[in-house]
Amino acid sequence: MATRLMVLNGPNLNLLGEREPDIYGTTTLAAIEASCRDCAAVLDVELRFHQSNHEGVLIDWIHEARQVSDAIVINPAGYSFGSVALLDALKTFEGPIVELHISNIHARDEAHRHSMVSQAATTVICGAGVYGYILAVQAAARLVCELPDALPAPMRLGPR
Ligand code: CA2
Repeated sequence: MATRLMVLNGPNLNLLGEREPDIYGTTTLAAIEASCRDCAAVLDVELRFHQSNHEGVLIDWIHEARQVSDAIVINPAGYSFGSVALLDALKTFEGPIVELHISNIHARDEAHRHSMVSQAATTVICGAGVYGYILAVQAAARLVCELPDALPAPMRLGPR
């Protein structure tokens, strides 16, 4: 059975590619989703991909993931640094959680350095730019199970 993965994007990420290209690049979220879908097809992953500017909507998707997903990739964006509710919701998810940031949050100011969400994360990826999404999809798939035999052996190396 294909690995089921939910990719969640928090507030303002719908503006990717349109604002602050010096920090977040020029790639749109639609282009990121298309690349994640291409990557998922290679990895035999069934992908759900969502973005919301609303904390409760993100929490509802996390609850849904408990039923329909084996792993979560989440870029919590601004909710990383203060949402106890998002953290509580993620703690109820039993599968692997890959927290993703486009920028290197550790090189940012004090307010953007300490992600609360990391307490619930299995894996944290940051600073790889939008390519981090592809890394995160791969990491999540590999944390759930072996990757397809058709992939070159180095790509299948992983934690199990
Ligand atoms: O680097 C990341 O992916 C962040 O999660 C992005 C968040 C920021 O608060 C985190 O520190 C790191 C901000 C997302 C805002 O997205 C925008 C996109 C385009 C233009 C303006 C904001």
